Amino acid sequence: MTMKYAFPKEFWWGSASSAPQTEGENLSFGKSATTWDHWFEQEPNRFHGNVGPQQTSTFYQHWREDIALLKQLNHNTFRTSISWARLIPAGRGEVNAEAVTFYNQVIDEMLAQGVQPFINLFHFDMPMVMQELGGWENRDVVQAYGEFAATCFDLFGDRVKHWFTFNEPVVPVEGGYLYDFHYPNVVDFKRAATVAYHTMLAHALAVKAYRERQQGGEIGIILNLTPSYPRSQHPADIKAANIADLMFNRSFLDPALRGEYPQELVELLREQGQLPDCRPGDAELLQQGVVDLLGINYYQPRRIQCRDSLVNPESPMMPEWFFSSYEMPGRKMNPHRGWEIYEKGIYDILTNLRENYGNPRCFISENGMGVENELRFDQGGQINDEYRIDFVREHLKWLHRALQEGSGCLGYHMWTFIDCWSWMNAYKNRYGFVQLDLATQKRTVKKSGEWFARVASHHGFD
Ligand code: BGP
Repeated sequence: MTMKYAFPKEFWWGSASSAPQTEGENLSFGKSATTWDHWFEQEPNRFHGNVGPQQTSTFYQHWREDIALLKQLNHNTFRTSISWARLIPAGRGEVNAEAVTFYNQVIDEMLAQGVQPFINLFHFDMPMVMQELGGWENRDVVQAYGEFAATCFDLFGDRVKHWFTFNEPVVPVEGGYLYDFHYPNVVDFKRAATVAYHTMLAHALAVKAYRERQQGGEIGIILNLTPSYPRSQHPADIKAANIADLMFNRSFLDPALRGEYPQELVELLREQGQLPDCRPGDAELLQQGVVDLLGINYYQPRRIQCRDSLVNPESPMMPEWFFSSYEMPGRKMNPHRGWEIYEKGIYDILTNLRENYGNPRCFISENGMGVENELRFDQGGQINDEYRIDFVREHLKWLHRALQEGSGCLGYHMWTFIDCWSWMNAYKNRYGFVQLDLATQKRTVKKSGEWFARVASHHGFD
């Protein structure tokens, strides 16, 4: 009997996590501090419940049991990241042997359990020694990242066949240089543009290093794509939504898939005097950064209207000089995270990629729902998270429709596997298929985890 929502047999079913959010043991086993450790030391009050990056979910100790759980939940793929600060504590140069042993064990165990490792190289976790040199504002750090990436390929590329250079590279730009939710808490558009630009140069360096090695795998990038929907068809709203799309989506999507920036974005930044320093050779390098595979993180749409007030000429330039966000009446919300839930967005993203970007190899690399105080839903020792099952099912229905229309989407990964530490929100909202008891570190599969395991083994659902 065929299922109503049948997916290809080779479809990737899995979930995603990251080193800084799960490993724990932040300042031990040779690991140096990241910007998160430093910021937490300076301003612990900025983190929910004063819980910092050192209290993450002990994957460093429990990797073997955690990988057994991956298998139990019928994952055929799983993404995590390699911590630059753990592998190369000084940022450049000497490799930490304990880190090599750790990552080798993780990769080998995943493969032994039939779970393909998807490995990302940067998940918001700049080593503090590199930030002290200026982080992504400094081209030496771009070079250092290229060396780190090459080291990872040399050490692990014989077994890892799916690599990613960055997770959501726009987020450190927004958080660190515009909106004050990542270190170094700068508010400066031109510096933000420089960080964005240098990140893509670093990405291209890593792609180039990977291709030079001919290891028979593929390399991509993971972007959080937020479709921009105008409030109305009024030309002013459409223009505003287009600028938001250029700044938040196409600023990374176009270089990743076309090897160049959209001319409209370049013109806008030039008019505003915000263009970063572009040097000879950059354009050629960027062209080499066109990816084999695109990861798409999708959580929420971006609804936009034109501004209806003048900009204070003394305020620092912000993307919002050119548009305002629009709260659509009747929108469905996840109140815990404050994000709109709009399942069709996943279909719109995949359709846009198919129609305008040559239908690249891609997959949904994150989608998920953070919920506060999930213990409310405990039934006989298990979290009965029906809301999460609904969330995933409704998104998968739209993904299925996109596949029927010819999308090149190859898989679906959930954020996340085991409840993990979420930056400034720490453990406020839980996202996992598996509940984490913070006091005991005990892992208990939620209802959604069981549901997902069935979907993965049946290649779909009714
Ligand atoms: C993505 C990140 C993840 C994860 C997730 C949930 O942006 O790639 O690292 O944290 O969002 O968001 P948050 O933790 O902010 O609730």
